Amino acid sequence: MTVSSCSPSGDCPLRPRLQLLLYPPAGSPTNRTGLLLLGRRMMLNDEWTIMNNSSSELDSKRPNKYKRCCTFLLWSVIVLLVIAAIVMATLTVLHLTQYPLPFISSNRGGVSTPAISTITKDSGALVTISRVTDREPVSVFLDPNCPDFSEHFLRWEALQSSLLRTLTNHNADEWKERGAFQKLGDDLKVLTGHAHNLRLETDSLKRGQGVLDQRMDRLQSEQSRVIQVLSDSHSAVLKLAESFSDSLLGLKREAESLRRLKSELSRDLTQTAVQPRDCSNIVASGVSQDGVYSVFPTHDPDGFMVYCDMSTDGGGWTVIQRREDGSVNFFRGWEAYRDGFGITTGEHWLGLQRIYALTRSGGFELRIDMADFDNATAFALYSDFSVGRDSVNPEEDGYPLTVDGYSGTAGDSLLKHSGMRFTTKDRDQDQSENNCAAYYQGAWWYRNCHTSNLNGQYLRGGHASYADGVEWSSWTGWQYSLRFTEMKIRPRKPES
Ligand SMILES: [Ca+2]
Repeated sequence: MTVSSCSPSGDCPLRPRLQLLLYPPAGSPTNRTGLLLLGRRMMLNDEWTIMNNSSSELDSKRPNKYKRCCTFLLWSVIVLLVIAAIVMATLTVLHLTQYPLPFISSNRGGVSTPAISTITKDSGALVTISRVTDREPVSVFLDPNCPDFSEHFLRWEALQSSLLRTLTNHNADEWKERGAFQKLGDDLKVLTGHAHNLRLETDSLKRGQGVLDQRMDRLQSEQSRVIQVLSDSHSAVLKLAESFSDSLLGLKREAESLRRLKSELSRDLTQTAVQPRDCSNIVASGVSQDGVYSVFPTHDPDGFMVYCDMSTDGGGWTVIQRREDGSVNFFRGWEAYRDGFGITTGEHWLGLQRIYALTRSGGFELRIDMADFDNATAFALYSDFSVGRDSVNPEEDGYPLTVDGYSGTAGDSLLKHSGMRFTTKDRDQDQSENNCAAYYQGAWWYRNCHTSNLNGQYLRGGHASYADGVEWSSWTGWQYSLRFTEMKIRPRKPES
């Protein structure tokens, strides 16, 4: 545009104006039709003058056109900004409400996949469900030791329903890990089955507990009844216990007595085998000391004490009578001579019953040792001696004497008494009209009185009275009372 070639008055040559037309601005139509139209319009309307004259007016209208355009653009931008702000606010609200946004991936670990685990050791819960997003586990405690799972079941079912609802509402397309979703469903089914089984078991346990409660009630009532019975019979039980204790003590004493008796019987049985029947058995066992011993004759197993002469003629003599000092009264009755009297170590009479017990089986010999007051001694030995040998009841029969086979130094003063019954002052069994025992102050196997009277009065040697002292007539006559006499027996030794 070259208007500067015009004069200041406004008169511009035609050629420059044509140049203007010949050189249109860029972007204007360049075809021939356009040029012809423009040339004709300028020629017809003489627009050139108008155009020259109104060049200043055209310049003044251009700024308004730009201003409208800019205003339009400004409003457009403002509208866009408002729309953008609304969209951002909406997204922010949705994001804050944790609504999953399809174009916003989670910046906290991707998709929030719930994690379900069973029987976690840390919490002790049977089932634990935790959300990875907030890492806050929701534990369902099912204590296996507690039979009441009702509350846990309710919680479990509520949690299960909530979880299933959440999963249903959740858009499955947004679960990137379909496998985890499927596994979670399977686990839920398994856990649901376990929970169902546990509930059945719990119900069964509750029923069992009910039965147990009933039985416990019955047991308690029974216990109460037993306690009542025990309380009522407490005193009776105490008495019974005391009685039982006494009986037990009595039984213990009886048992002890029986044990002692058994021991004694056993000892007696043992001793019987080795018990001496008389002094010959004792000397045969090796004992050679004179003295008092226990003998147990076959016909008197209870035994009794005797004096044993272990020194005279081989020993083994069982003494049945001794006179030595007159210290013992020999003028006694029947019972005394039947049972014996005196002192075993001194003057004594063994007793007709014991002599019978010793000799009733026969085979005994009798030795009578004598001494006078001048220290002279003599003896008479009879190879056969017994008392009541053939008697069914020896006492009633009077303990008749059997004696035979004299030998010795004192002469025989006894054989005439063989077969005679024993006579005491209170039991006359002699052949005299009188009581020979009473008459001669003694007790003997008197016939029509005697040739020996060894149980007579201890008159100490010669005496004036007749035949009433300790007489052995064949040695010292009828008026000398011996200082010492000793009658002794032992089994006759078998003749070799
Ligand atoms: Ca008579």
